[in-house]
Amino acid sequence: TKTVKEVLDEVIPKKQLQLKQLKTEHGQAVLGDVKVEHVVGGMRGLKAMLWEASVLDPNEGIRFHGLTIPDCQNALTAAPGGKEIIAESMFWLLLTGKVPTEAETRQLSRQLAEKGDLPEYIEKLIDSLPPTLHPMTQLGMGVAALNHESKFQEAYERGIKKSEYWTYALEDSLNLLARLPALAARIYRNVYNPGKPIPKINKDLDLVGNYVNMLGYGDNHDLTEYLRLYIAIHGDHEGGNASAHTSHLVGSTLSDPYLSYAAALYALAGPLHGLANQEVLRWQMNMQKELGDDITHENIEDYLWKTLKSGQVVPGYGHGVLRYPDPRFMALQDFCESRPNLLADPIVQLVKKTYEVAPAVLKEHGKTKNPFPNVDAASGCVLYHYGLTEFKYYTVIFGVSRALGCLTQYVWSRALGLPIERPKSLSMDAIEKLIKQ
Ligand code: FCX
Repeated sequence: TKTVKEVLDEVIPKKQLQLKQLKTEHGQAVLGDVKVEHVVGGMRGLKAMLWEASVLDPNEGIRFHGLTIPDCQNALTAAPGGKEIIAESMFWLLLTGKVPTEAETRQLSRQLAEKGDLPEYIEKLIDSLPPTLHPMTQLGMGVAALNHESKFQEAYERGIKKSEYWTYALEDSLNLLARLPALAARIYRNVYNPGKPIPKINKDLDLVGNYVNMLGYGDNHDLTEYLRLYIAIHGDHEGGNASAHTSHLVGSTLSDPYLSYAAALYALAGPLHGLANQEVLRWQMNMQKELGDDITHENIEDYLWKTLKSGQVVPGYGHGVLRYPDPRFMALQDFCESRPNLLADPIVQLVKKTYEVAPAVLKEHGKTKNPFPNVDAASGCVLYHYGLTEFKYYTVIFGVSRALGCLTQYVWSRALGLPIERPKSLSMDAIEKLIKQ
């Protein structure tokens, strides 16, 4: 059984060669035009970033090294007694481009579990924060402070060759990933269950199994399975989304993996990005309160119009790239479809019914380019059903997950020796001058 580092040792030289050839043989090839609408429109659609682990097709959705979510569900190892993809097997796939064997997955689970305890100073830092501080702010602070342990930063200060960067980047990434569950669980405990003891990490359990245990829901097998799926499929969504792009930019300065990922978390904390899953549930619950028992398609339609006419966005709908229902939304819906208890839950029903109405309303409204649900439309209601009702915490779970993709690219960016990012900006006057030329 190989370690993830040994597999990377084999695949990195091939990718380095591929990049060298792209640069020397095709460096001047054109991938598209840069238009004024790109510069003033959030660079939407501009092909301007290298990101290895996944590519997002507007209609098909995400593929991880070519594999769709159902492909991953078939190919990747589940936990003993479970069916859903686990974070370790997804991380292995993202990092190496290879499907890990069961033995490789289990070995990575163990490696992470052994590194999973928080240093005492992090526990003290998190315990000192006011419980009213948003859980995402706390998560970012904890991740940033973990850089006290950064092997990458230490090695850089010592003076190492560029070709060695990735090995330290990998070490930091594994350490950070391993510690995220304990950090995120401590925040949950402090904010919502002060004083409750947190169980110790079980070395024989997978990352998410341990996370759910530390959150206090370890006896709920269905919630554990849901979170395994949730964390695996939220892991990476190519590079241009705000959290991934942020970590990529910050990492390009050779800031270490901890600081790069802390920055990503603060992008994820915006309501147009990861915080949308918190917003969806708030919005759906307000809808439920207003409609009472009268949850018909017509009433949902009226409520949607009310939201739109008040100038707000419908949370959980629309996307910068996708133009079809998000396969991550579909995977979470499928999880519900196979469980009658879940399907019978009023809030799960409401999300389903909203999906039956919202695309037509958003089409008629005519603004969004994508009237279909994204992953956030479905993710919170299932957590709510299982008793994880504190929706201000939901983006933290997303934050545990997105590390899979951001850290993968961090390792690859260092392995490929990518340069510091520095696009050219223009003022409006400068744009006008260029147009006139
Ligand atoms: N409800 C109402 N209006 C919407 C809308 C929605 N769900 N989605 C887009 N629009 C509006 C935009 O606000 C924009 O209006 P403007 O011209 O007045 O500025 C117009 O439609 C065109 O936007 P569009 O090009 O389709 O979408 P963008 O790429 O600019 O934005 C997001 C994409 C995701 C930010 C947008 O669809 C949105 O705000 N959705 C709701 C929030 C959400 O669910 N975010 C999570 C997304 C994702 F899955 C994630 O990152 O986690």
